[in-house]
Amino acid sequence: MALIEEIRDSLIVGNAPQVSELTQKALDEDADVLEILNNGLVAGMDIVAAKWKAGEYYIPNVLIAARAMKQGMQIIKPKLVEGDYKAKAVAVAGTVKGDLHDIGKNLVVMMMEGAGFEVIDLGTDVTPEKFIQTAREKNADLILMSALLTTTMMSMKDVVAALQASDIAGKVKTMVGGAPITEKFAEEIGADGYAADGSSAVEKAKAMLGIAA
Ligand code: B1M
Repeated sequence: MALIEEIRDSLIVGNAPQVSELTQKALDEDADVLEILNNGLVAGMDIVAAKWKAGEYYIPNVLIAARAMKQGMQIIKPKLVEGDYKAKAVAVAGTVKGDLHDIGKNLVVMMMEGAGFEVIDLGTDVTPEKFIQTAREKNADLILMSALLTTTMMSMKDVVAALQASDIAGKVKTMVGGAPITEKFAEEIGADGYAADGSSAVEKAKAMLGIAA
């Protein structure tokens, strides 16, 4: 079996040590880092998600798969972020209030860092106040919000509203993303941008801030 498929399958069963070992091996063998990410780690997590939806997996299965995913991501991170280290702009990132999903947000953060952005990652369950306060303190250009639950996505609207009512309104742009988020939703809540995945988040951020590709 090809190495990338072995990474995917080890992630599905939540074997974190094996995911780490195989991911390192793939890098050592000069496999393309985006192939490891998309066809190995993300593909594995997609299957975990499908199994959970189908009732074949329970939360502990998902948690151990998520842990394996994070370990794999840690190994590819230096490769993903290598290259252009010059900070093009400053972004504050987080998963919104009430939401603890961080795998997608972490991916977006890595891709942004890889593209030269300085990213202050506030983690999960981030309140609107914390987003605004940090953006002000760090003189940020962009706030990146992630949400995975239909029950938490409205918190993005609260962040946009808090920003608009603040002294840094007009200085900081907002971008939203996550599985339930759409372009239409982004427009409805007044966010400046939406992206479906990490690569498009980078492209969108550059376009929004007028940074040459
Ligand atoms: Co959760 N969960 N979960 N979960 N979980 C979902 C989201 C769900 C769709 C599963 C399902 O039922 N089919 C469902 C939400 C239903 C809904 O709201 N409509 C759900 C639920 C219900 C829950 C709980 C409520 C379950 C419970 O307790 N009863 C609970 C909520 C906890 C909370 O947050 N308060 C819960 C808990 C968990 C775990 C802790 C077990 C675990 C999270 C572990 C972790 O993140 N550290 C977990 C997981 C892993 C999932 C699924 C299976 C996978 C999510 C994931 O990591 N995907 C998920 C099912 C699914 O999504 N189909 C599910 C891989 C990741 C790479 O993709 O995060 O979509 P994603 O990120 C993508 C894009 O969306 C985008 O780029 C990323 C890369 O391509 N993106 C952005 C993300 N953020 C972006 C920001 C941007 C731009 C793009 O710009 C700023």
